[in-house]
Amino acid sequence: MHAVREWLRDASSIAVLTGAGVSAESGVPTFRGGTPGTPGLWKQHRAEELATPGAFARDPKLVWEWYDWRRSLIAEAKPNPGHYALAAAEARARKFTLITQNVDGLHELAGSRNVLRLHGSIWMLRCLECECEREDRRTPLPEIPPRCECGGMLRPGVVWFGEALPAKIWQEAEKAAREADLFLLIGTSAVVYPAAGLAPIAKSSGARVVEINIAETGLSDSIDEFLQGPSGELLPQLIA
Ligand code: BV8
Ligand code: ZN
Repeated sequence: MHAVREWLRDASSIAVLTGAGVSAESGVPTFRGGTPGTPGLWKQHRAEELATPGAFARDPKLVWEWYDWRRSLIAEAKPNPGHYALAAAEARARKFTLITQNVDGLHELAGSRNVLRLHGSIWMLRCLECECEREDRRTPLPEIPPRCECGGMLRPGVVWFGEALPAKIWQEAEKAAREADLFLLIGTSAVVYPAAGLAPIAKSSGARVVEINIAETGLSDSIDEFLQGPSGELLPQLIA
C-alpha cells in the first residue's frame, strides 16, 4: 500500500479502468455477483443474454424492463468514497484518464472530469429510426419500450455484447493505457473484452499495474501489486 501511494505521487501519467465493483458500495449490484437481484441474474435471465442486439430485437419490452429496473436502482445510488477519491486524484495528477465500463454515471456525479465511457450510459436513449440521442433520467420510464417523436423505438445508449465500442473513445482509452506509467485496475472481473485488454496493453508499454479488488481475477498474477479490499475503503487510503 505504501509503495503504491508513492507510485501515485510520482506518476506523470495515470490511467484507471473501473468496473461494476467500484459502484458496489453505492448499492449498485455487480454484473457477475450472480446473487438474485443483481443485473447478472434478473427474473432468471443473465446479463449476457439480455445485453445483446438479438435479445432486444426478439423482446424489446423484456430488455427495457431490465434497464428500467436498473435505472430505478441507479437513480437512488450516490457516489461512494471510492468515486470521490478518484475525482480527487484526477484533480491532483499531471495527466489522469478515467476509463470506465460502468454505465451508471456515478464517476461524473462524484466530480470526475476526463471520463471515457467504454460501454455508454444507461441514461442515454437512442432512436433506432432517426438515430437521435438524448439523455432521459425519468424513472420509471412513462412507456416501455419508449418511443421517439419520429415514432421510432428508442434503445438504451449502451454497448451490447457483439457491438463495437465507440471508436473514438476506444482509441483514446488505448492511447491512455499505452502512455500511462501507472495503471489502476479497479473493481472489474476483467472478463469483458476489449476493455480487459487495457491492463496488458499498459503493462507491455512499461506501466506499473496495480489492481484493487475484493477477490483475485484472471489478471491478478500478471500485475505489479494486488491490493485486496473494497475500493470504497482502499482508494481513500491510497489517495488521501
Ligand atoms: C465486441 C453495457 C466486437 C451494457 C456491457 C463470444 C460471443 C460474443 C462476443 C464475445 C464472445 N467472446 C468474447 C466476446 C466479446 C465480448 C466479451 O468480452 N464477452 C465476454 C463475456 C466473454 N465483448 C463484446 O461483445 C464487446 N464488443 O467485442 O465487439 C466487434 C468489433 C467490431 C465490430 C463489431 C463487433 C462489447 C462488450 C460490452 C458489453 N456491454 N455493458 C449494460 O451495462 O447493460 S459489459 C458489462 O460487463 C458491464 O459493462 C460491466 O461493466 C462489464 C464488465 O463487468 P465488470 O464491470 O467487471 O463487473 P463484474 O460484475 O463482472 O465484476 C465485478 C468485479 O468487482 C468483480 O471482480 C468483484 O470481485 C469486484 N468487486 C465487487 N465488489 C467490490 C469489488 N471490487 C472492489 N470493491 C468492491 N466493493
Ligand atoms: Zn427518432
